[in-house]
Amino acid sequence: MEPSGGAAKPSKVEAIKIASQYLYQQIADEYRNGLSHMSEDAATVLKFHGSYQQDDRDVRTQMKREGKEKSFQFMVRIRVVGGKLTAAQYLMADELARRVGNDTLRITTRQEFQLHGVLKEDLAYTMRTINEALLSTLAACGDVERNVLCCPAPTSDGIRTAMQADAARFASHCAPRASSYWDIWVDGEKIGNSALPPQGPILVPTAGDDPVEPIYGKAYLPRKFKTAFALPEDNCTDVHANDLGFLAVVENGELKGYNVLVGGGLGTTPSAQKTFPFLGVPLCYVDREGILEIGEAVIKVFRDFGNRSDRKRARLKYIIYDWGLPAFRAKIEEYVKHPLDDPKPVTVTDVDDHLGWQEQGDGKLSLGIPIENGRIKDEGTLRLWSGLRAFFEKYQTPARLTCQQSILLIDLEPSWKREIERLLEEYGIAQVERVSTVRRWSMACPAMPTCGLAVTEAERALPTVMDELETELAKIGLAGERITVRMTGCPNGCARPYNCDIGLVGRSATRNADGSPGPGTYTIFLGGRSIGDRLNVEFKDYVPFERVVPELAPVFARFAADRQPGETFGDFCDRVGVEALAGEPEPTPA
Ligand code: SRM
Ligand code: SF4
Repeated sequence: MEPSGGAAKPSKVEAIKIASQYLYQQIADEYRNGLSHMSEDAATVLKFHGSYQQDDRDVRTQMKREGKEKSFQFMVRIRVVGGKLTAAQYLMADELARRVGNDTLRITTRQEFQLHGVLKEDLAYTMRTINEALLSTLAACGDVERNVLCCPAPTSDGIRTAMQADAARFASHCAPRASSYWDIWVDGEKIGNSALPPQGPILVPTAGDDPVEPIYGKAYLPRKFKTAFALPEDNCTDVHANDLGFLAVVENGELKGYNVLVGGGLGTTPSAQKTFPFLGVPLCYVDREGILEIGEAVIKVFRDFGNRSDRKRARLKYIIYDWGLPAFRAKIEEYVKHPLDDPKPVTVTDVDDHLGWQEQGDGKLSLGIPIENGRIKDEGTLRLWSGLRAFFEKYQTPARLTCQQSILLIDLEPSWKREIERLLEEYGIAQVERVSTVRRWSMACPAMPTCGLAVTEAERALPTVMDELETELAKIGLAGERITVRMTGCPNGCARPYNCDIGLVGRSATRNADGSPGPGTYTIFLGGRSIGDRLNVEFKDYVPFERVVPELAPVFARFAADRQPGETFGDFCDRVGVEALAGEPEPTPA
């Protein structure tokens, strides 16, 4: 087998990674040079340290008109393995958002925090503060193993606790080992970090292993790599969307091991047919002790055979697609030097968002609070930012971030219930019962104004779509239906729009009559499902923002009339056929 890019010339990013000398040089040269921004090379390396150089796109045109440089700022992603946080860590992130960020904290679809609006001169302070709270930003972005996902529910059934321990062990094993991150940001001190040491010995030694970075090598991976742990009856981490998935196999109430899924990834470029979303497929079964070995082997095969010339085709999914699963499996067996066990007959069957009050099973309670599109902020009477700070200052209990961009307050005494409800009410924070089902199950990526790749709005536009959908669904008696709606400002798939019931993907920018940026057009996808194990299909393309809900209305009407008993919206669209639905006329007004 040859690398999937063949003998083509390596991309520019490959040379930048090698020149960085293990993620050091370009940042060390530039992070204290007094400029407001970094060069493209340094910004590329900075991603591995967990930060993206961005600019405020709301003022980009104005700055240009005034002959000023862009309004540069940085996004800093705080790695939170399995979404587990202490109260002190929450309060640290909150404080940073106030001191160096834009007064908001954002929970991501991979259960991390993002700070937005950080200035370059504040990066060192920000990184050091995060490390002092025993968290890190290392490898939150970049061509490495990203944040490892795990079901965050604090249920004391032994199974989730064991799975969370496995996820932490895996994250630690795969963390980069070079010291540049600490050398630059925390003066060489490894202050301590739940995502990092101890990293343990290399389990799949190969001739190509580098002495400093034995898993990654000098050029790190060809592209990002993502891993998730999930339970069949609770796929809250969207395991099929990951390069590597561990789907729990439980026997007699005990976590025995995992079915290993490979090749999930959602990013696509509509104009390039060689790119497409793909869901992870079962490779083998491993017991709990086997997760590091199999994971290391998959990462190393990706390292050695991934496409290093064309970054659009550099994800693991393309190796599996190009080679076929049997050849990929044979290569993994070559790396681990033993045959793999076949996957067990275990598949994803349901999903839980863990919101509302729940018994933990140890006498304590958890409370999952819905955070619309993950943005913790104060706006009008809804003061999420202040309310959550007040909560953590008072109770000092831990929290968990979910992959649906929400937060779970955990380890709560039942006797605190009324008092906590009063506190949340004081800050206008709605509990899940007061949020519509469709809003509860929706997500949007940040898009404008921070994301450099956005072509349309998403986070700022979805609330309007939700208002309209709530009205439409209530009108035809579907208000209680679990329908997952996910919106992104471009086709990269950050809110995972390709495996849910209704995907709304930013397609093209539009302008208002006065020349100001308009709301954009979207591609609507239907026929995936809430449990995330089926890709949806294009329903309509280039739909103007204000036409999104009117285009969906006839489909809802037909679903209400023709669904089979117990059939979900996604299953209905899949059964009837998305193409057939695209031909439905709009209902005439009553
Ligand atoms: Fe993402 C790039 C935000 C989850 C696929 N993603 C970006 C960047 C960094 C834009 C950039 O490269 O300049 C976005 C920063 C925007 C901003 O202003 O903050 C960004 N991605 C996000 C987050 C914050 C969306 C959210 O609503 O929470 C998520 C952060 C997760 C985290 O904590 O690590 C986020 N991104 C995802 C997911 C979902 C997942 O992993 O479960 C995907 C699809 C799965 C996948 O990887 O295939 C995803 N992001 C992408 C891609 C397309 C990758 C590809 O293979 O083509 C890009 C573009 C790229 O890498 O070049 C991207
Ligand atoms: Fe940016 Fe596109 Fe990701 Fe949205 S989906 S955050 S617009 S890269």
